[in-house]
Amino acid sequence: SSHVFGYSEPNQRRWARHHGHCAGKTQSPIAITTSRTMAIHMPAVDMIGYHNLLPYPLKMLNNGHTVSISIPKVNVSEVGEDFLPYIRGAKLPGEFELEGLHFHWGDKNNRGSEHVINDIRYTMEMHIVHRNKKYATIGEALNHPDGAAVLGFFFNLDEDEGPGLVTINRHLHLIADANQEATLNVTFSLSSLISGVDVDKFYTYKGSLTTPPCSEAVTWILFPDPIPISPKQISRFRQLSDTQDGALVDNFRALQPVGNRRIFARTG
Ligand code: SG4
Ligand code: ZN
Repeated sequence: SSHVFGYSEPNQRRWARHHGHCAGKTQSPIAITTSRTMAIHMPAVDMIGYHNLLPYPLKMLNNGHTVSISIPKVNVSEVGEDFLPYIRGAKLPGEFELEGLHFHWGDKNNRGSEHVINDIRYTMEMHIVHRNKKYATIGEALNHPDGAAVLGFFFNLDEDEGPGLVTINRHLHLIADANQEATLNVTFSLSSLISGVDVDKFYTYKGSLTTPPCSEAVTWILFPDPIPISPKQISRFRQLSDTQDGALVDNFRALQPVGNRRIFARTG
């Protein structure tokens, strides 16, 4: 069934048995090499409401595959239309509202990210998932090629830790075991998580969810300018447990064929 997938090589090869889309022709993640991308003029990504504090209370879940932060449903008539972060611009077909965010990381510093940029696999990759506003639910959105947009950010091991991950890091011990959920007693802004990143430079391409059901519904936007993460911060992610009581590490999918897809680059 849909929730029993794993990241071991044999397990990944079995994903398509129960989730046919996982064997599709426009899957993610992929390796991106700058010389094989097409540099074009396109608008920057407009990140509206990224400076706002996320709706309260935030829930943080260890679902056995990742640490997932979900955004509570808010009443737009109470908080105002531009309260919930959303994105537009780049080559996005419309406006995409924040759904949640999660991470992919490794057991060793030289792996963890799902996308590989110019042969570099980063220590961690963060995905900020958005749903096309024309669809009412993420479930419905994932049935359409223009259903979702995911912003991908990369983390690089550094002695100086960035300010952004501190709140998330401080709560990870509360969700040490699979299926544990914590309600955060504080909130934060998306801007704080990505502060310092040069968001004018990115790659964008059409792909899929990187986990079952591998829906080919995602416009990916990847920012290669990495965010610093300290050894202490990454070690807290590596201390989490998966559903088999093993270490929750190396939760990244194998690279998928690019095929005849175009990868566009905005060079700033
Ligand atoms: C993780 O399993 C998240 O927990 C899922 O989030 C997410 O699915 C899935 O990864 C795939 O997302 O950006 N890596 S990815 O392609 O966001 C979705 C939830 O299930 C739909 C909330
Ligand atoms: Zn992801």
